[in-house]
Amino acid sequence: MKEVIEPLNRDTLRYALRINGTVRAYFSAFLREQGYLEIPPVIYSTATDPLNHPVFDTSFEYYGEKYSITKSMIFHKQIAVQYLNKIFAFSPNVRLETSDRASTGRHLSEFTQIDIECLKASRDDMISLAEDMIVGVIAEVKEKNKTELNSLKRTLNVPKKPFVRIRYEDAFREYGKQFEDLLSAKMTAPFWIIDIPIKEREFYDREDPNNEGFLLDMDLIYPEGFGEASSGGEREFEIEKILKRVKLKGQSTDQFKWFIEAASGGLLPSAGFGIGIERLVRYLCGFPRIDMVTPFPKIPGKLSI
Ligand code: ASN
Repeated sequence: MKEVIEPLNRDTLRYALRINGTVRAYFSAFLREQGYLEIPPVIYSTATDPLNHPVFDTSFEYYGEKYSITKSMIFHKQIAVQYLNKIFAFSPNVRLETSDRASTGRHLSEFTQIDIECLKASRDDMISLAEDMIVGVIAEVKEKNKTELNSLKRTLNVPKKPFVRIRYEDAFREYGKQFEDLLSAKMTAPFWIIDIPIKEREFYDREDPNNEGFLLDMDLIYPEGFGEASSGGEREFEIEKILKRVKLKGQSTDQFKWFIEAASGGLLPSAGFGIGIERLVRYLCGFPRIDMVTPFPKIPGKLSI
């Protein structure tokens, strides 16, 4: 815990931040053009993403209510989209990861994702939108950040739609538990992992009505070993199913009280996803580690300022 972050390389950081600027401007303009409305981020709330892996607790009490710092805006997105139709947010997330995640090169305990949700959309719609965003942003950075990419000696290829889709079970069968890392290292273009088994994900991902035990969700993985880019999918929206899934996870409904109350009033279906901004910038820059993209990185287990 005494080990402090390494001195920053100011040149590479400056390039990364310029690329970060291009990414944010491009996504904002692109989504607005598609009719998406930007909503402000939620920093703390009474219900946040339970996540499917353990992180340290960030909850606190305020006037007798328990709050938690946002791990993702998933529930807020699902509620706001009911009346705003198509939304996005640059959403800061705090996930106090365990120190073993420091060595992955792609985990920060504080990061921002661009979080998107669309009413009555299907997984296919969201896959198509995410592909447009990835294809578009790579082309934009190639065009706008030639100097930075040259200085970083980074060659980027603009991928073509549609990206390859691999079913979770097939990937697991062929490559075993480490399939994501192995496939990411082997592939030369971004690809999808779809149809993730129910026990691997949170209760809000919708179970496929035609494929029991599997979810209508999707993970986007970068090539060249850069790993996960995005996760998302269709949402569970019927209250009976939400309650069943919370129970299946062994979680208490109390933890998600306001969301469950809102869902009890009836929700329309929606789908969405989030793209981690720092991971994307790291990929675009071709950096070995994610902490190289931000001046104040929160590396799991290390002292941060
Ligand atoms: N943003 C993700 C989604 O839309 C959720 C997450 O970050 N855990 O599904």
